[in-house]
Amino acid sequence: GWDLRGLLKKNGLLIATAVSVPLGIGLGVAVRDHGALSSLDKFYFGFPGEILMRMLKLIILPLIVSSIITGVASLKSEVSGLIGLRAITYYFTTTVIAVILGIILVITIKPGGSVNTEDIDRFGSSQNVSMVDAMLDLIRNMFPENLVQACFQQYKTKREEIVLGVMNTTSATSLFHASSLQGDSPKDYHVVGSYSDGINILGLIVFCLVFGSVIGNMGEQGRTLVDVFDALNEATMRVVQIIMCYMPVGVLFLIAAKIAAVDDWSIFTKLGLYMATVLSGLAIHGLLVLPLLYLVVVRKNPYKFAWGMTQALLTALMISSSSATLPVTFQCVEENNKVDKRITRFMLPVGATINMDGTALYEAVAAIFIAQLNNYPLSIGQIITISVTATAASIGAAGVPNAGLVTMVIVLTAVGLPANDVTLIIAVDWLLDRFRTVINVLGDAYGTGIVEKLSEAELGRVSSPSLPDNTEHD
Ligand code: DAS
Repeated sequence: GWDLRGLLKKNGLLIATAVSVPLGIGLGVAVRDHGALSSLDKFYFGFPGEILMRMLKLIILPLIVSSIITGVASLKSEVSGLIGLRAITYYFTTTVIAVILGIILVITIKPGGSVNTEDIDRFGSSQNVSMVDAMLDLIRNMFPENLVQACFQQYKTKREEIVLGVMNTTSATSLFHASSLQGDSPKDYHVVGSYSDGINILGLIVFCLVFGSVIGNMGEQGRTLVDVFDALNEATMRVVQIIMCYMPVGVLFLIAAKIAAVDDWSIFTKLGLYMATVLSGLAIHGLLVLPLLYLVVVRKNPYKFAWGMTQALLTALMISSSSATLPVTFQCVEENNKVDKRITRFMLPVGATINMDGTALYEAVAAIFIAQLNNYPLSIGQIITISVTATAASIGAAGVPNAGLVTMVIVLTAVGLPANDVTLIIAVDWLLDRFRTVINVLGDAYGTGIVEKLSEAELGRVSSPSLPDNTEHD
């Protein structure tokens, strides 16, 4: 029979988190129907959920620093170079496949054909808060106004171009730290705190890659430093376990706040076909494309691997941030799927930042959907432009909520579509964001298993002086 105690002990947290989903929905509906609460009250109501997000955000930085530095230092530079090359190839290949899949689906299903834009409540336009203003608020909350003005003073452009300029410059070159927006109408956008306060995660990752490879080749002196970062990594993972205990409560309020904030459910039927297109693309990519790739390379059951990722996928679904899910992704990949730490510490932080299959697929579908809404025929060249910019935008997007929506401005601008039309789909973005984040995390996880298999020769040959090998599990 089932060892219920063992099952509960091992999966207690998973079960508790899963139970908190319907509870959160019920609570959210009750609060919404309560009516008397102001949007500010609803925001504070969801605050226990925000506490979870902020705890996970705080832990991201020491986790990224310690895992990359120890991961790189544990490999000889020629080996880590080879592994890095395989990782980048995997990331690029799976992202392009996701984009092509999305384009095939959205052109076949044509969700934009059936909907006319009049009866879509343009989130924000009726309250004459345009997307650009909203994004400007977002950016104002992230950078001091004078910095933004000073940076773009020489362009002497209207503020719209300033905002788009920041987005294009920021997300094309490095990372666009979209903040998670909370609130039920654009007027009371609550920028709930931008991630890592402007620290450019991609820049941090590059620094850690260089620093890790330097101390990995510094002999005895370097060894001491590596041990320090290894201990930091160990300590960080233990803090993660403590935070995980709070997860069920945090998730409950995160969901409740989201449900309470939705005031127009009819939008979900109007955009039903569009959502079905995105969700079916994500499902095909996550349930067929990635598992097939894993099966072909690793020759193991891909669904068993995915099952090991359940806690991380559930976390991604709840908090729609692959960066904030990173601690849980580490735990699932290393503890449940036993992937070599020298691979995971190297790949997971990089993957969470630049490998976003779900986002790339979503941006291609959404851009073509908006073209269909505008009866704007796209040439083959424009379709190719969309696939290239959707791939680039997904690399530039941060692993934070709504990032895919923000960087999509690049895709729309590239094919001459009005950037403001992002407001047509913002009302359902909070839901689609969750599912694309799950695929982003799943793609990162499969990548570690695939690259580990491709690198088993190098890993076997290179003794890892600094990291405990996989067998001894603390
Ligand atoms: N929420 C982003 C992530 O964390 C994905 C996106 O916004 O597209 O991966």
